Amino acid sequence: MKLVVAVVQDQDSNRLSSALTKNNFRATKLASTGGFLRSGNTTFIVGTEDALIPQLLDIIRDNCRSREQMVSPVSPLGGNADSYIPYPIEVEVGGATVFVLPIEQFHHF
Ligand code: 2BA
Repeated sequence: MKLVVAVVQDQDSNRLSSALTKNNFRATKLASTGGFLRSGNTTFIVGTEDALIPQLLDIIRDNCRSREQMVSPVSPLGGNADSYIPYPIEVEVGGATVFVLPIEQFHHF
């Protein structure tokens, strides 16, 4: 059995949630915040059998899009200004960042 942790953009979370339910995957959605953009994203945790991992990854891939997002760097108050970029930069935020972990034990009481 595996635990899949998927960080996705908020805009994709309802569509992904519906697709997971439709395909009989049990999932938990957590409100999360990206460390770089410091804006909201959604983290799904899904426990499932090893054999279903390819299907689960397909569903995540099909329901999450990558997008360009503008970031305004914060000025370095009292810090080193040498590497400071004084204008917004564009970053591509991925469709989904996915971790697949082994599960040692699973209990459902
Ligand atoms: P954020 O940390 O807010 O990152 C948003 C996007 O900013 C990233 O998209 C990436 O394109 C860019 N980015 C992040 N760190 C950067 C840096 N040091 N320099 C330049 N650009 C940077 P994604 O890579 O698709 O990541 C989307 C979200 O997935 C991340 O939001 C974070 O919440 C999560 N994530 C990504 N990699 C992770 C990891 N190794 N561990 C835990 N969470 C991760």
